[in-house]
Amino acid sequence: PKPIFLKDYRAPDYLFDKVNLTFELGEDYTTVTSSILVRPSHSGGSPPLILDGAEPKDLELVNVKVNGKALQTGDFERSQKKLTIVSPPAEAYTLEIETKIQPQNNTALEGLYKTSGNFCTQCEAEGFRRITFYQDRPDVMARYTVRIEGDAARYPVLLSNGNLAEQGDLEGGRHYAVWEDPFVKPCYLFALVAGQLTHTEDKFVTMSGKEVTLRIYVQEHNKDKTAYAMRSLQAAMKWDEDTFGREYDLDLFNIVAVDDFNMGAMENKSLNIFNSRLVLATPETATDGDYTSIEGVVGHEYFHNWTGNRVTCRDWFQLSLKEGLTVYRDQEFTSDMTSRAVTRIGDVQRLRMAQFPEDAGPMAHPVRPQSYIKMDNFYTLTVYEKGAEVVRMYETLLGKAGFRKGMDLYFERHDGQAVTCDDFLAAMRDANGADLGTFPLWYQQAGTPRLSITTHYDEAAKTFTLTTKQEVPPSAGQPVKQPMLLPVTVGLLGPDGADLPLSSVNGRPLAGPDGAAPTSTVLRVDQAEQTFTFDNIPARPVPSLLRNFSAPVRLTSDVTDEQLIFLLAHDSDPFNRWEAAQTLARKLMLDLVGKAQKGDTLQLAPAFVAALKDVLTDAALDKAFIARAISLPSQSELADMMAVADPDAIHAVHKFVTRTIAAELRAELQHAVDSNRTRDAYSPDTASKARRALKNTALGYLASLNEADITDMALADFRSSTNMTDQLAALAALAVNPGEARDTALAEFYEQWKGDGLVMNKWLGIQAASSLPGNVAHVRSLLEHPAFDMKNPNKVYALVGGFASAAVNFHARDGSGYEFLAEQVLKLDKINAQVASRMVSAFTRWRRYDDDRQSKAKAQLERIVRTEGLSENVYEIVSKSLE
Ligand code: DPP
Ligand code: ZN
Repeated sequence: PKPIFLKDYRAPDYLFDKVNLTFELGEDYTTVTSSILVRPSHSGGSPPLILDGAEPKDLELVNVKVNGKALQTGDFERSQKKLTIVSPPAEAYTLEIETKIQPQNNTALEGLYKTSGNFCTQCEAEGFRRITFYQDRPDVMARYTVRIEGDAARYPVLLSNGNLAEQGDLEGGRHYAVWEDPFVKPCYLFALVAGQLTHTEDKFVTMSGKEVTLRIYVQEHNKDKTAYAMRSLQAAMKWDEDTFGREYDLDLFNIVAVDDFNMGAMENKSLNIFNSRLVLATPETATDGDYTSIEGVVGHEYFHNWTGNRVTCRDWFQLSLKEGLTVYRDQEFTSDMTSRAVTRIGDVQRLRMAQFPEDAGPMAHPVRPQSYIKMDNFYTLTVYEKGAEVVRMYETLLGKAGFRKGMDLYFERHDGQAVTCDDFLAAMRDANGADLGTFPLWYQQAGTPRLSITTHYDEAAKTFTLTTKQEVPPSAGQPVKQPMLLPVTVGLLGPDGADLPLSSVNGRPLAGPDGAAPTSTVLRVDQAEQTFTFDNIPARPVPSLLRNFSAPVRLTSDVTDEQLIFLLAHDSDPFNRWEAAQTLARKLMLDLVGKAQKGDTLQLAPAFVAALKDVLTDAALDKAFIARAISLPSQSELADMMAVADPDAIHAVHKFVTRTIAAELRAELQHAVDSNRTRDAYSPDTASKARRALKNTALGYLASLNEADITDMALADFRSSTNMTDQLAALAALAVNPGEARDTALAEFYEQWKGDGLVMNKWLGIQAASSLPGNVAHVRSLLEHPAFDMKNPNKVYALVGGFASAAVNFHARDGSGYEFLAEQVLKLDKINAQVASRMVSAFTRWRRYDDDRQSKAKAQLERIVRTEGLSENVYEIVSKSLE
């Protein structure tokens, strides 16, 4: 397989102005007729027109016509994955292509496929080429008309993008519908759905008074589960008007929920297709986390209508142009709908847990990658989450109003175009007349910058100086890096814990929006080493560094443990209060890991436990914040910070610290459980979610004690809970300890929910991610369980992905975890390469472990890479891991 490079980008020789697609849906095969108005993009002759396609077994070519005349052998070439029109006309012409496909046999779930008996599509990134031959690239934008014909009884609902133009009956019990999309779009935004679906309907009146019909299509048995997704859609539409002045542009917006879907959801123009887990919710079946995800992802896909669809990407290297920006937008939406501080904490936690390791591993790539073998492999945390951090840094540097100006200019300049990350940067810069310095490096350099800050207080001069040093670690293909522009938001706390006014830095006066000295300021850190001196600081302050995580860096500083405890108690920046507890916990736990490795007795610093107790019992604090603040850093985060990761020692320490906190704060934790239990009907509002978050976090701590009365309480809670959030939390608590209660609860849960596939994924997930010793055998047995299905991505993510997330078992000394994963990857690769590739990614960090584990993991990677007929998807991840 050969990589594709950004530097080789060339504009297409041919533009497609108009596309007419006809689908004749069938049980044995589906015929697709594509009629394209082709226009040469320049006057320099007429080079061959090369169209992307799939292998003959996946895409059968029936005929090709130019201006109505069938082409003869020699006029076109059908190679393994392409169709070339050898010498096309030099003027505009109509190209007609007829193909046959078998959606019913398409287990890759890209292109046109069947799910629960219905037809549906997934074309991003390069699935459209499995439907018909096309210039499958985002800078080819056309207007589409789509005619769908199918059996009226089997496929009563026929949907595509845009407006319904026509529908009617045909002979032989068939019927048809014609959809017209007035907006130009790249083919990755094409969608088709046909089948037996029911829908719920509501409306939204836009800011200019236009009424939009909103429909959510689901299978009949799910009809009562769409209310929250509908509400989320309406909230998102309103939010985008209020926040960015963006109005919806058609009279109809459809969402379809399907059970078999590789991704979370897809923003096809006016016909969003969703993984059903991100649409369907009732209090009994969905957790608070599910509700939050539904709101966020419904928002995300809706926001793409402007950031992705109206303005799209020139090429796939620019993916973060739409994804980083749209993640930023959905994060802001969630912040405004729920709690800003808690949302930020969750977002940073995910970044640190998953993106930082990616950025330090063999798949490290810039937010704008420079090459890929398979684009599907680059729908990464780096492109999405780090990309969102990059967008957030514009906001931090330019201010909220400046950022909005940049967005307005971006839409004004580029509506209807396919553009690049440079265009976005130019809009931000030009709208503000800003000097963005070396900011473009964020799109070019991979790796997480390391920022270290040392501080000095000069008692006599009353100055406080920060010395910053930054370094970007080398990554594959990028041995040497330049210092980057890091916006570092800083505040200084006085002895009473209040923010000190910051009157000047490096002799430059500072003024807040009201002219007074601000209590927080953004330092522009862009050199390898710099100093920043604050004047008029009356007493030695405690610095609050990198407030709100203003840049995605690994920060180290000389802030002491005592100062961290002080920050946890007083910082006006709630993110940094949480961060203070996390920083302290990471330090203490890594220190304990060292002790555990030497076999020393472990002891937890009493000051840390006391600080957690203060947070836990502070009635003035948001309960969701408390739940986050008392939660320990994840095991993977700790592993990521060690020179040689030791999953056994980390697990032992995690368990020890959890138990110690539970034992010492037992009364307070029990109170948190008791006082936050309620008999009220479930509501997914922020305050109710916060109460459950605190109760269930406390329950998790208590469960670690493995005592009979706690187990009894958890089992009683499990049986009496009336919503999935509480039921699942109780099940998770019971599942921590082996024994009868665990087995009973798992069995009862299964009996109660075996008819609900989405809930069964939770049941699989809890068992798969268990840290009980030797769990691999149990997970193997679950592969055979009726609740599992290798063809369904959600089930694979729950069982195989869940297993790989439990470090102690995945990295088991005997190599059984590695062997298990390799086996499943090879099985999956034949079914669905995208899913296989996601699963194999658990191996990428293999070099972070000891020699023995390395050799076992390497053997499995070699076994995979040697396998004949391996997909490009898996090949790319594995070969890069072995480099
Ligand atoms: N479905 C993916 C997303 O919305 C790809 N566009 O992020
Ligand atoms: Zn997206």
